[in-house]
Amino acid sequence: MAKKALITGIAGQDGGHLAKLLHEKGYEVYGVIRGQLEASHPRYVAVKEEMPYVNLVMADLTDLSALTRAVQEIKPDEVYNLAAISHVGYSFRDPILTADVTGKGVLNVLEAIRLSGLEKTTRFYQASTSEMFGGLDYNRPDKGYDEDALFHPRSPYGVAKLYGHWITKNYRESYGMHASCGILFNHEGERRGPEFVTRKISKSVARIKLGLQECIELGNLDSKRDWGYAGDYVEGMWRMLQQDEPGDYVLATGETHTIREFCEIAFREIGIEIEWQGEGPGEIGLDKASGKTLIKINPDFFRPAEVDILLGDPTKAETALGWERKVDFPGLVKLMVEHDLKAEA
Ligand code: F7E
Repeated sequence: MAKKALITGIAGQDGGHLAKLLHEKGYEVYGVIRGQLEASHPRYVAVKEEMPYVNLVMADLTDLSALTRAVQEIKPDEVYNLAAISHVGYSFRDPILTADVTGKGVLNVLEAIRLSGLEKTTRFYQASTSEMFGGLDYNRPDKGYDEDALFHPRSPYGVAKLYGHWITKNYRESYGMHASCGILFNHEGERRGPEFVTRKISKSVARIKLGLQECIELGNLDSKRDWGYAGDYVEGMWRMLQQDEPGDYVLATGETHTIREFCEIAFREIGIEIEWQGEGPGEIGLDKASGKTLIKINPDFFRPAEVDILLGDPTKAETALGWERKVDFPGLVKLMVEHDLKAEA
């Protein structure tokens, strides 16, 4: 009998990568898509067209009854909770919705499993995040955050995720659930939404090359992120649920780069060297050869509190799970720009 997996957040970046991986491994894959959608709704149709093998289930993370019904009908062997309000900047604008979905939504999924009497048989994965660390100086960013580093979230999103992290650990300790948390550092790729900085840059670079756009407007160029490829990270999620015991694991690359560096490498992919001029909000990035302004600062993209640096230490996942990544940082930028050059043409 094929194993059954239920994925919340099926329409998101990681949902797509994970569904494909589990389908290839022979799973029966079920995906939760937000409630009240008609089968003709564009989001429903898009997921169905791309992943015809996914059985779509209508439910919302804020709706315990719909989640319980889904879990009772499917009786999944594994549940992957990937759904969230996931944009850090947006979470400052809608902190209450973020708390309901990204925080309390985790409890709803755990309760749906427990109320269905499946807490001893269904394995659970929670998408925890490096945003829980917050990147403050005392918190050893030079060494890289591992599973024991201190948490100090710097956004409503990070705070909500920290609740999801701890309630998952609590259900593990209270009810003996096989419930694991993957503390994932930024993971990007061709499926990333254009509201996140890497995809915004790769898409804009492609459009500039194709003459469809003049320049990119960005916020803080100096924050540093540990960026990996999302396709590599979903393999780590699956491995966590195959262990005899549940646990928490950091997935990261162990390298950190600025937004500025991402821009430079992305433009190099289309044969442009960027030269920086000015400082602060007046800084610009020029095409060294033509002198044309290609990057400007727009303070609208600054956040009320910023995570200046994120760097992860994936040693535990590498040794205990045998997890490895295939795509390095320049490879990631190249893959994204090449994809967008084709997609935008
Ligand atoms: O920002 C800076 C921004 O929105 C990265 C989510 O998946 O990873 C992601 O969160 C950095 C920040 O991702 C723009 O200020 C500059 O310092 O791509 P981002 P994020 O906030 O790191 C973590 C691990 C998650 O869990 C989240 O769900 O880039 N930045 N200029 C900008 N960011 C955006 N979005 N847009 C700009 O124009």
